[in-house]
Amino acid sequence: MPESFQNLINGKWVSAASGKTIESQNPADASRIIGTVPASGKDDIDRAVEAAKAAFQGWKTTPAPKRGEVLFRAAELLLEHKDELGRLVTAEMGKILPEGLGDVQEAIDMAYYMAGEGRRLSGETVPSELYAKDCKSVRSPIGVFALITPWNFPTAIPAWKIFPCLIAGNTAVFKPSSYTPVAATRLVELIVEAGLPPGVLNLVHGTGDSTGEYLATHPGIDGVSFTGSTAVGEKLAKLCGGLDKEISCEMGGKNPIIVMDDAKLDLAVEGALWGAFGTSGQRCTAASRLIVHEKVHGRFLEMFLDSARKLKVGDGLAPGIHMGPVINEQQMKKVLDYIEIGKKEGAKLALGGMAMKEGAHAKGFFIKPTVFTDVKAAMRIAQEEIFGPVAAVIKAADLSDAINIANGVKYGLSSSIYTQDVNNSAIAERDLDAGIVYINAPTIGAEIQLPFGGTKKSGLGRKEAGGRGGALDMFTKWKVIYRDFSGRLQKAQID
Ligand code: UN1
Repeated sequence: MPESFQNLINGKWVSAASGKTIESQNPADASRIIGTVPASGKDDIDRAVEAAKAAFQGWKTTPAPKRGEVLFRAAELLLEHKDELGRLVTAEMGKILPEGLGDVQEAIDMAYYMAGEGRRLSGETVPSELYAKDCKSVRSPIGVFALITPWNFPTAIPAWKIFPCLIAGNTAVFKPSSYTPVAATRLVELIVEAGLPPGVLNLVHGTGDSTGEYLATHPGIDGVSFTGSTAVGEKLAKLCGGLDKEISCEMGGKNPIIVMDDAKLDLAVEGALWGAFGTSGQRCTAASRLIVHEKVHGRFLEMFLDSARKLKVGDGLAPGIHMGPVINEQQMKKVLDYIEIGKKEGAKLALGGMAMKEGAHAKGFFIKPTVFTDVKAAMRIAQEEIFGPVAAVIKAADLSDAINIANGVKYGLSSSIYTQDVNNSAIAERDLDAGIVYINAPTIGAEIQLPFGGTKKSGLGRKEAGGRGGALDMFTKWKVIYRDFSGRLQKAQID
């Protein structure tokens, strides 16, 4: 019998009112069930929202440094359990173990960072134009948040939302992906163990279309932070906009790596491999387009294909594996469909292009690292997010052509250029229309102390993660306070 996990509502672990459950499977071997979780219904969500509402006043008035202490203890507990959690992430999501551990490390980093915010959360004090009057702006919490997260970062993305949400004094109902619910449950268990009062963080499991949408549009919810597909994000934004809820969405990407004729080619090849095939291409920051200067196109391709051919695909918990499976059957089908589309469009399949179904791969969702060459910028495989191990190589005539191709998609999350020329680098920094630009590094690997998010269809609303313009703006509203201690009526702009 697989272990069964529960929802957390008002500090108590409970099953769904209906008693229904969902199974979470190991994508490297679908016969291995990681655990079952409740398939929550409306009643469960109503109760979780109610608990979060009831806990808001107490948490909001808890001094922020005290809230920070809870987060700090959560960081310590996560660090203590990093190995166990990292293994769980790999078993449930499929990414190789070093990446599973990296996922947890990102959650730990965010916990420490936001714990420190408990002693900052700073606003502004400025002089008044009047006598004996002071003026300041302060950040105040928004209320109850719905936090809805995807499966590709089972602990990191929840942490990006939970820690800034809580440090700011909000309470939350967290709904993780139904594909990676057990890792999310362990994360919540540890955060609660750190000393969070009941109701401040509630966990409800369920699928996106029923549970997620009902939660996001619930009248008791004041704000929604969502990471997932552009289609779902835009739908939620429309629904929530009409209901006057704060909403921020992190969505898709079609991220380019530009390789210039002056690039260090071995560095570019290594970066492109990691960007395209790390996490089996299942990152919204994945490098799915390689835009290569025509002068080095032949040489780059030879080196890239040579290295990609050597990648070992298998169970992410086994040593020596470079790439794990994709998350499930449905995702595998979607990726294989795109490979067919690429062939039909006339791109040349230079590597991979098929599922692996023999021997150790028989029970999982493995796809060979796939490379298309002779890709035209307008082809669907160069425009649409595939979210799998598929790289499209596009030839560019010069830097301006490369930048035009890079910007010629509806997304704008991450981007990268490999060049040794300071001018090329400066032009790319200025002209790439994306939330993130990397120089001589691939499109993946954003650090938590800077804002994370994209332009165009990649992001909507506030950005995630740290720093100015980051998640604290998503989870707080500004309040301006004027205090007149002159003892008489003073009129601004008039006296
Ligand atoms: C995502 O792909 O959904 O920058 C998030 C990165 C990671 C986060 C990716 N730190 O690739």
